[in-house]
Amino acid sequence: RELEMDMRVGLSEGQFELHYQPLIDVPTRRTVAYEALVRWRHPTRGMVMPDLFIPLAEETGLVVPLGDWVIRRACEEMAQWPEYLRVAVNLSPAQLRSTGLISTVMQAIAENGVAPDRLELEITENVLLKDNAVHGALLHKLRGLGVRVALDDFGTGYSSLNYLRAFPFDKIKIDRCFLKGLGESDETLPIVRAVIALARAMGMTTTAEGVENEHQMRVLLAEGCDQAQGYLFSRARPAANFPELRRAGP
Ligand code: G
Ligand code: G
Ligand code: MN
Ligand code: NA
Repeated sequence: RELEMDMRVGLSEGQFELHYQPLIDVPTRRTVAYEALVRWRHPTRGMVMPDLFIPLAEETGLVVPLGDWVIRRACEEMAQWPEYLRVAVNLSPAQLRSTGLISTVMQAIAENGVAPDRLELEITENVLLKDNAVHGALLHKLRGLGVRVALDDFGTGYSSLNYLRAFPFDKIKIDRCFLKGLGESDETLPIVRAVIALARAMGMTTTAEGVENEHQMRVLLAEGCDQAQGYLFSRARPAANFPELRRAGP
């Protein structure tokens, strides 16, 4: 396929870049982390968004080298940031099946001299149900490196609460579909409340995705959600657009 060839060229020619969306501490409204979201600056197509190329990359296996690049690049950029800031990176199913993931993560941390707990790996819920044994062990290994692991898009998949026992997550990211109408109608409030309580009881933190207004923030604060992410604060932008991410001093 033409796009596949294009992607190989793009990877070797450095056409991919990371944009970042801030994660906000709900009580203080301070930024505590940034989620890295990959973009493809294509020479003729312009800026290509990941929903257009990640599925193909997943099919062809190209998502493994691309995803490895994302991990390395995110750590490289984070090494320039103030130390209290973390970076979150999305892992694809193929990356989780690949044998090199552990060493890629180890190298990215070591070569950039960043504290392992500043790297947060996001794994979307649907991936887990397919291959239980492998991923349980893998997640334990990753956490053994000291990195953090988050369960992404929680509530959208064929959720089984059962896997929360087998998989040691640090964080649950509440999918943005549960944020719609929060603070205006009461339909989603019981779900958000229950997820926050569940996470807390199991020693996990929570991040609400897709936060777009102050109604939602008021509810999240009242319910004890730890972090918020969404257009209310910022969409994803290049690191250079965030003043706190510019290198301070020499
Ligand atoms: O913000 P955005 O439109 O970029 O996100 C679209 C989708 O692409 C999201 O579901 C996000 O998880 C996914 N995505 C963004 N960056 C990456 C990446 O580096 N790796 C993988 N596997 N998925 C990503
Ligand atoms: O990794 P994840 O699947 O969460 O990727 C984030 C996706 O959510 C991206 O496509 C991004 O553009 C989108 N997004 C981020 N913040 C908001 C928001 O506040 N509202 C909506 N509707 N989409 C958002
Ligand atoms: Mn994510
Ligand atoms: Na998500």
